Amino acid sequence: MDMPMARRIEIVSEAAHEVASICCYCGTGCGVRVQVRGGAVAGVRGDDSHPANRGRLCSKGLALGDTVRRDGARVLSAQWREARGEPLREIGLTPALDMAADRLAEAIAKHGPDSVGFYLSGQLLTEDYAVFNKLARALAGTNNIDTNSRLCMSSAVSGYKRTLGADAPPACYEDLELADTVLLAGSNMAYTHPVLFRRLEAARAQRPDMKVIVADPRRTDTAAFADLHLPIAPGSDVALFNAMLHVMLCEGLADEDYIARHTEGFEALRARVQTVTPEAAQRLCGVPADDIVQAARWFGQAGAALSLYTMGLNQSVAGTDKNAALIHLHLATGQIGRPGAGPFSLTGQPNAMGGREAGGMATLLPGHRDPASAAHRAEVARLWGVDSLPDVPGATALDMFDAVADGRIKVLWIAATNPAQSLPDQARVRAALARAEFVIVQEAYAGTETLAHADLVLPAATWPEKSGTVTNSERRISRVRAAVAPPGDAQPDWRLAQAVALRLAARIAPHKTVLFDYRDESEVFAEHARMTAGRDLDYSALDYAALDAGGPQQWPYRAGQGTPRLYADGVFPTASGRARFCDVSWRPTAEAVSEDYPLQLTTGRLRDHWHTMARTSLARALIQHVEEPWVSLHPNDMRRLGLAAGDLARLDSRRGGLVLPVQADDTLRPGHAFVPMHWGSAFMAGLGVNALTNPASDPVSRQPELKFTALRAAPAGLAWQAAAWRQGDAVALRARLAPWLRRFDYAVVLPAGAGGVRLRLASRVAPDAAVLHELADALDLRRPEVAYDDPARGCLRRVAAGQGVLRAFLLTGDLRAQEALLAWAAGGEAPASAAALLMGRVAGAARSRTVCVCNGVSETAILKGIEQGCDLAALKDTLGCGTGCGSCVPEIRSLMTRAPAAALA
Ligand SMILES: Nc1nc2c(c(=O)[nH]1)N[C@H]1C(S)=C(S)[C@@H](COP(=O)(O)OP(=O)(O)OC[C@H]3O[C@@H](n4cnc5c(=O)[nH]c(N)nc54)[C@H](O)[C@@H]3O)O[C@H]1N2
Ligand SMILES: Nc1nc2c(c(=O)[nH]1)N[C@H]1C(S)=C(S)[C@@H](COP(=O)(O)OP(=O)(O)OC[C@H]3O[C@@H](n4cnc5c(=O)[nH]c(N)nc54)[C@H](O)[C@@H]3O)O[C@H]1N2
Ligand code: SF4
Ligand SMILES: [Mo]
Repeated sequence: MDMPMARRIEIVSEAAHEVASICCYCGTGCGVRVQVRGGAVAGVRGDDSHPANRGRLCSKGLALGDTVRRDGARVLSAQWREARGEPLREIGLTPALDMAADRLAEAIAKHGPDSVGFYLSGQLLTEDYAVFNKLARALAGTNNIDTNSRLCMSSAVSGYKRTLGADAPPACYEDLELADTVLLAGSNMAYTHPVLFRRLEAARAQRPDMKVIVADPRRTDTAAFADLHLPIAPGSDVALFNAMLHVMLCEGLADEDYIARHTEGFEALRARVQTVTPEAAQRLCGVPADDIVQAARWFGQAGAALSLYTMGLNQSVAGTDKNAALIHLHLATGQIGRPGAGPFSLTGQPNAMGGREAGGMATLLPGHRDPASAAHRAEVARLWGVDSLPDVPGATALDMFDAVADGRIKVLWIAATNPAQSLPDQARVRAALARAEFVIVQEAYAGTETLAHADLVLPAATWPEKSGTVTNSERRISRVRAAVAPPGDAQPDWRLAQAVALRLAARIAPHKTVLFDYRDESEVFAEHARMTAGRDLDYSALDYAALDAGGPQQWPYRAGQGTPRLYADGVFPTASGRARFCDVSWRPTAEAVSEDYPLQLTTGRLRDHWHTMARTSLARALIQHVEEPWVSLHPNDMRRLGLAAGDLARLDSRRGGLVLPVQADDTLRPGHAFVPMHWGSAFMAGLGVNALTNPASDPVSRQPELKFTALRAAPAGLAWQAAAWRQGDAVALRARLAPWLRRFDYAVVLPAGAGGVRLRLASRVAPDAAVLHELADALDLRRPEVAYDDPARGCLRRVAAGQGVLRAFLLTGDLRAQEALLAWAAGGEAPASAAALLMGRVAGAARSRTVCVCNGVSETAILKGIEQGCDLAALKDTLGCGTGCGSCVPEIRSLMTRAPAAALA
């Protein structure tokens, strides 16, 4: 029995192995090797053999191992709420699955099939979509199945279909290395597709003549890398692209031969853009006419021109037109179907592409088919082995929530998305969730905004517990492999869908039970792949065995071979075989600024956070870059509004309001504002950034205009403030302290970069002494080692520490000691006298933001290095920053060109 230690370790390491899988974040689709030891994930590294990343990972991919949890951070069992307002209670998985089937069957029997809706996610695997899709359309009998890709890729889908005839990005990643001109439109690739950005950086270092153009209203780190930044007015891209076409036509840069042989509809557009001179476009999009001419020349004269585009184009009421207008530039110059060339829409989520292929959206059917086409419906019905498919159009994301709000949809099943944070106009979304008769939330992590509205929770397995396939931006299908077993009762999403489908079939259509007779996910994939036969994306010859043997493959996949680029022959999947020009012209944003709402707000992503942060908030390394939410404003606007950096501002749009601290940001144009999309009501008071945003959507793609909101900002006037920190498990502490979010005008409860949680609270007047003491109790600061209280003035200052280690602190009223205490919490030196610090007698050391999370290098250190004349190479040498994953290199480059911090606000 007595086993020597060394021997035991040997056994453990003998059991260690690596599983090849795919990163679960962005659509780059990087290959990862998951190191497994003793049944647990021991680490994650980049997969050298995967063509997307060749071993590289960004900061998020590298930290994946730290997000794997098997404890209370996860939804470990099914849960049920007996009545609204009651807490969720644990129940067995079997009764939960029965309950889901009962409620669906009941709604369908009483109110018809369209009284149920499925709101899914671009983060599901292809197999998950396939089973849900069959469940919705072939069994429940409704087309009410849509995904968060409606907020993401929908305009890219309609843009491709309208111009090229099929929803297929024609280029591939290798084109990053082969392009002469790269136009990035509405993409902050340095943050959002970092490994592809690394490839672009490396390509330009190899070929210094390469030109990079970035169209973005903000001077992002991506824009700072560009040879030409076009600071475009939000929403006005069509004017820019049409003017570029105008210049190309005037200067003979168009390929008239290509236009004549491979396209149709050009004459209407030619006439249209005749009047869109660079000067005319300048008035609409604010980009200097000369720069428009320069961009057109670099694009038109390039041996190969590649464009990369994402949400700055898609999330707009003109999203489809913006996509089409950009694709036009490629068609007019023949810059498509050749190495280094093409309009390349980068996908956001890891498997938004797979969802499009599997038809997991209201407006799509499997194999890029169209539910509006009777022939396509009949084909799919035949392939699935059912008589027919429903012909009533399904509700797209926002319409689905409207249908819930007005009682048409009674039962809503949400999986792998967090709409109570990510959909625009949250007041409307919350009203819908409140009105729903039954909300099923299939979720992997605990504490999300949407779980607060669930009647039934189904426990989902997640990465790295799931097995299946995903398709990345370059149409490449990769195997996702389970490395460890799911914790508790958690099950893969398709399994949960299958289990409910079998039960529902037993209740409403027993003969359809066979539709869900899958033994494992490879059978689901095989059935799905067969449905692509004869379609543009055809990968009917692909199965798991082929993927295991040959590695990831790009569709279409025929005769044992993938396809790196589409349309090399100039033949397009349209009726005539020709690509189509559309007569598009500039249209304004859905709402305009006014005297009451004078600021232009845009929203988007940060480098190290993923969406609503369920996963990224668990990794210490990822919360260090940006710890708390903020709104950034131009320093001029701050001065005008009487706001200083760090002040709390009240933001209002025509739909809702929010309080946030202000940050000075001269990468914005005056009159503009930016709020990151990540923090919602699980982390802060109020409904998060989407309390503000506009649900108005593109008429074709139905994608909402998340990139433009008319906004008002003013000092929040919250005179009383508090700050606190406590060590411990951030998830458990957040759950415990969450009620405090609802008691103040401003409040955040956040995982802290130092570990533990941080609180910041503010209100108009100081709370009662009783409330302050309750707060101190909640933080275990009832009898701290150091206290300096003046409760009559709403002032408590307390520190719990021993042996030089800080356990917790609370500061109210006077927050000056905060930074020094947080620095101590993060492992910095203890102050000589904590009491003196609390009394404000000594100043504490200021903290500095971590820019390089791989090597823990702060912004201050980097700025100091720059001041001393270091270039990028010298900074890397002396400080080590930027030598890990490289995700921080664009920011270092920006810091090198930025105005000194003192000049801001
Ligand atoms: N770190 C990180 N990476 C991610 C994600 C994440 O959450 N975190 N999410 C993934 C997902 S799902 C997606 S969809 C992608 C999104 O990737 P991106 O689209 O690159 O990211 P965003 O920050 O949403 O928006 C990009 C830029 O659009 C600009 N913009 C706003 N309005 C306009 C406009 O009218 N015209 C133009 N030309 N530009 C405009 C904004 O200033 C912003 O810099 O990122 C993926 N990668
Ligand atoms: N203001 C503003 N809003 C935006 C955007 C913006 O730019 N600005 N961008 C929009 C875009 S492009 C997108 S893609 C959306 C993203 O918005 P969401 O999809 O709502 O964001 P996520 O945080 O990724 O939500 C995924 C949820 O699935 C859970 N989960 C993780 N893995 C699994 C799994 O395997 N199974 C199940 N069942 N659950 C799992 C996670 O815990 C999380 O709660 O946000 C949109 N909203
Ligand atoms: S770029 Fe980063 S987040 Fe995206 S797939 Fe690769 S490692 Fe994951
Ligand atoms: Mo997205």
